[in-house]
Amino acid sequence: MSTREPTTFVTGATSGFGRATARRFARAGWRVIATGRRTERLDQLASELREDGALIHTVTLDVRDADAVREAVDGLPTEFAQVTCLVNNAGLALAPEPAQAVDLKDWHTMIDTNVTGLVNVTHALLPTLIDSGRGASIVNLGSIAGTWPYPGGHVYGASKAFVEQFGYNLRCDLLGTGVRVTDVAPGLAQTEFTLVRTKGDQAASDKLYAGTEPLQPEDVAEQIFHVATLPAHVNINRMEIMATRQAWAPFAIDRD
Ligand code: NDP
Ligand code: 8X3
Repeated sequence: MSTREPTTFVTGATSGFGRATARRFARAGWRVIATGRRTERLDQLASELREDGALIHTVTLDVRDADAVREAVDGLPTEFAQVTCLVNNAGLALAPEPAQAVDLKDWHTMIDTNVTGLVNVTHALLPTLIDSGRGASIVNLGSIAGTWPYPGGHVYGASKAFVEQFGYNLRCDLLGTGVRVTDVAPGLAQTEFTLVRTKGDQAASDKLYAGTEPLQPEDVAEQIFHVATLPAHVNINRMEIMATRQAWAPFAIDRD
């Protein structure tokens, strides 16, 4: 890796885990490339971090658009071009209703974002990450939903299972390059996630997080930073993180 400050590329940095992750890396003196679709939020984040002396570059980017992803990567200013850590965080759940009631468009949106978007960004940045070599890392945001099924999880959970397996398979191909890959798989976490999932139902979102102690964006960002800054010879393959006040439920049984 170069002697310059390391650089992280964060997708979905306008909210939740991504924004907290951008702040965490910036606080540690990393160069941060913050991306997402909402330009105003990126601008706010950039001025906040620059006030603290951080080196930040923002790109308004929809990860579903492979050409735009390629242009964003090719257009990085020289001082941000040597990416050492990719945080593949952009993602969403939609349609909490049962599979049989879902609008097909919502399934497509989840696949386009969580699967296609994630591979678009990974593909565009792999050469740079390999060039960065030993100590470089890819941190993918999976979910407990990628392992543990639940009603209404359908395509969301399946997309996160893809994220997990893609990461393991990447590790096989990247063996010898020094590039690490980690699936960070959180459970219940209080972000805009549920607001998006319910298409703007603030009451439903508030209800889900009420009376308990969900993970906060900073909790997850701290673990993302942790796995990316471990000694170069250490690769955490998967890190599942739950709130202490969340656990599994019994299997459901259909009875007469
Ligand atoms: P938020 O809704 O708070 O943040 C999601 C981020 O993804 C936003 O910055 C949004 O930015 C971005 N995003 C969504 N679609 C696109 C797109 N097409 N192109 C670019 N960026 C996009 O949710 P979280 O922070 O909770 O979610 C972050 C990740 O963590 C997701 O992958 C989610 O699946 C995962 N996760 C969340 C958990 C939770 O309970 N909160 C638990 C486990 C995993 P913008 O709209 O500006 O584009
Ligand atoms: C988000 C966590 O439990 O809503 O990935 O699927 S959960």
